Amino acid sequence: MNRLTRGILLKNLRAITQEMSRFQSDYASFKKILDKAQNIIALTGAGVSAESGIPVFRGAGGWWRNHRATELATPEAFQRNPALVWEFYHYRRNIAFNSIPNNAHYALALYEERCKQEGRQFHIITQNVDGLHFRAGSKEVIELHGSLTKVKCTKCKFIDVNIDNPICEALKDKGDPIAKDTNESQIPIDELPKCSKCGSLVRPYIVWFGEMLDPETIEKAMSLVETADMCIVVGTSSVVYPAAMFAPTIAERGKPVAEFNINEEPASDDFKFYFNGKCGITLPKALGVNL
Ligand code: BJW
Ligand code: ZN
Repeated sequence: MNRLTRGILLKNLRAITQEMSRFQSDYASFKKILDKAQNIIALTGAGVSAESGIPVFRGAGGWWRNHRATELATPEAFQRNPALVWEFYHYRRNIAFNSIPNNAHYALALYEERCKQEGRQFHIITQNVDGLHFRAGSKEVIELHGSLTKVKCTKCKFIDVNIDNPICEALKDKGDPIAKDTNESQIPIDELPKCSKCGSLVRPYIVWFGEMLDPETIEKAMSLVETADMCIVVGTSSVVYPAAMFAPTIAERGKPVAEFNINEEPASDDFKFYFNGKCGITLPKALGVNL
């Protein structure tokens, strides 16, 4: 290779690396600020569990049969077709219960532990319902949108923990995401999961679109948002409210927000740090934990 060709190649390579790191922040600068923060919030979304094999909601992964996942996660869909929605949730429970936390979950759990030892506050506010933060060892976790491990009675409103898999005999081997019979479920309603108190139909304990979040949960989350002096945003498209306003609210108060996502660009120009890449890699590096 002559000098001219080598020069051109080097120039191109530099241009490519610069483009890749256009929004890549400096890890050391981030760590310096993080380690001084006293009230840290990590706001997480489906992307934090993507490397555990759990499908995200938006984009190519967000489909089940010919339905968008977000269209099945509605009270209207459940009212219209509870058996179909239960098949979808049986599929989701099955994946979540058989998945294991990844390095992003473990990094957050280890950093929480470090904060505890240093007398600093570290809380996770998650939009996820898969329970993987708890299984990684995190203690201070707020599950904004409910949990796949719980059910709620449609009649007496009793909330119960239920990790049976399948949750009822009729759902055994159901929920195939690419089944041909896409719009119907053959399961009769009286064979769907029932309330342990009153015997009525139960639903997944999940906050669907258009539903209010649990008032106590949202109050706790809001008070953490008000006092946070640092926010880490991991693997969320930041389009679903009220969670979507948490990080911008903190940034508006002039506090640093750091985002971790595989997207090319940050969700907001007001975020101080952006780390582009799979959070199972970027997050442990940024938090400086040994896995
Ligand atoms: C990686 C990665 C890797 C991938 N590493 N990154 C104000 C304005 C406008 C609308 C509203 C508003 N207030 C309320 C609304 C209505 C509605 C809403 O927000 N709609 C918007 C879509 C416009 N909100 C509600 O209805 C909420 N209720 C409420 O606010 O009540 C009061 C009220 C009601 C009505 C009107 C006004 C007020 C309830 C929201 C409930 C959300 N529920 C769901 C489904 C249930 C969960 C389930 O079944 O599992 O929760 S929707 C779905 O979206 C799910 C998620 O928790 C949520 C957020 O998604 P998330 O986590 O961000 O996932 P994705 O897939 O979108 O993104 C993944 C990201 O990861 C991507 O960015 C990837 O790039 C990234 N990624 N791999 C790092 N390895
Ligand atoms: Zn009941």
